[in-house]
Amino acid sequence: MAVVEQVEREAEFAYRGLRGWLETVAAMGQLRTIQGAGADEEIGAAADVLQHHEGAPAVLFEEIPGYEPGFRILVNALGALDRIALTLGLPTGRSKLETADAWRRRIKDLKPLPPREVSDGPVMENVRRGAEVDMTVFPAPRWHPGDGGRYIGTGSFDITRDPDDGWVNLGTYRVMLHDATRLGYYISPGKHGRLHRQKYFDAGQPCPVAMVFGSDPLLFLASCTEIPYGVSEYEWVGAIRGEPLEVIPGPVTGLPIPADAEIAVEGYASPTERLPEGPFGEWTGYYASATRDEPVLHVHALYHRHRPILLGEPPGQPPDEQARYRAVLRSALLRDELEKAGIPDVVGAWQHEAGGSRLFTVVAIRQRYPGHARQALHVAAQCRAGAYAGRYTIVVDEDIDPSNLEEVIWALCTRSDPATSIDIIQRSWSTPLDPRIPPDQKARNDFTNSRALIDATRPWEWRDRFPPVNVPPAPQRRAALQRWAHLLEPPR
Ligand SMILES: Cc1cc2nc3c(=O)[nH]c(=O)nc-3n(C[C@H](O)[C@H](O)[C@H](O)COP(=O)(O)O)c2cc1C
Ligand SMILES: [Mn+2]
Repeated sequence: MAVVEQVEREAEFAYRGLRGWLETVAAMGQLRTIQGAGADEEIGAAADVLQHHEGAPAVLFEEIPGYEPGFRILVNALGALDRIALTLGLPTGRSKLETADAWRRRIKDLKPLPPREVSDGPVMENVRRGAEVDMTVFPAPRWHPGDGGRYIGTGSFDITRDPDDGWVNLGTYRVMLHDATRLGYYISPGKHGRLHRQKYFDAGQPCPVAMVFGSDPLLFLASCTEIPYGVSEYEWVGAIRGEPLEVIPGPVTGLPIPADAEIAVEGYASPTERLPEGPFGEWTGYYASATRDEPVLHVHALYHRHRPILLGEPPGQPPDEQARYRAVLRSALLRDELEKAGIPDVVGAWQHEAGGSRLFTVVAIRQRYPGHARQALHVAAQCRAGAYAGRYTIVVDEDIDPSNLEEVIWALCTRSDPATSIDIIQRSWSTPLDPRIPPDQKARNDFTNSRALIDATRPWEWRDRFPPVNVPPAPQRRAALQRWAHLLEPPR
């Protein structure tokens, strides 16, 4: 398998903020602009088509009927590997495994860089407070036909502060429009924003929240990735960019808001108020959590740029757009966490797109001692980047490309023994969104699931006597490919 050996240069960012990102993507020829599509059905259906065609362009919808012509929605921003690499400040034109590996080296040993407070910025171009707040001016689409409402928050993030130690977290959690000033938001148990919120609610206090709908796509990617507990996504992105992000302390809550955000709100969620939220078509490919009573954010202030751009990241049946970018980011994190847990000789890891980049995890190791494979399996299934909503974790030998589904299945079919190669873990961290948790179990608020951990490596004890693989050695294969490439081209 291909491993990039050379040390990556410092990340280089070809853009600044969402507006700069759009200019760069337009210059790459990967941005289309469409006028006149409707938010009720058309934009959601278009997003579904685009995100199920890998490499399709990013599309900016404007002049949406019923809304101010300049109020826009961007979809499929990250639906191509080159745009993912651009966003991460990495070289384009690489394979997805190489991109993930470059990212892994980039995020290793980051020194958090706190944001810089500024008093003004583009997000404050339009300010509405109190009775002037109206969230229905934004063209929030009905993304999937069965959605229980319009979701303004998909490519968004919530900003919260830990009341005990001041840690500021950014997390992407879906947001539904209830009406002009109320937003319903769903956070799965165990997520950082939920842990923060629970501390306020347990003390009988309202939880201050700022939400951002449309921002620097790198900040969005950080917000929807399993960055460690206690680390602020602001500081993490600052470290990656090598310069502090500019934030404005929110006049209502004091929470830091990105100065160049497209749309931001501030307000409070009451510890007692709940309104029905959902159903929403989720990343598993199902409307899995039905309609539930969820907390409500009362918007006290709304800020937006001129001609604001809502970032739309609707989940779909995997492999979809989010499965692709999350595979790159989460696979990098997984490998990093395996190394930090002291597992030697991990040569690759992949969170497969077909499993929504969560349900099907593969780790490749160069086996060094008896028990090494099981150790890698159990850690991969339970570390932060692998634990939530997992199902199958597989370990393979180093000759298998963990990102190549066919190679993985071949290893599974030929090197594992179902009677002895599978460990089951019970009661693991899953989610109300898990379609395979039985309804009566969900009704008991039990959102745990089981995991199959499959050892698909050659058994350590007799690995030297395992039948040899019948393909030519890699250099010979590469040479043959060069020599015979003309046979693979379509006839002229
Ligand atoms: C498009 C998109 C939508 C998401 N929606 C939700 C959601 O509604 N609720 C949730 O708990 N997690 C959601 N996630 C996953 C979280 O963003 C992710 O677990 C992230 O790590 C959460 O931040 P935290 O680690 O700071 O809690 C979503 C992710 C993406 C990419
Ligand atoms: Mn976090």
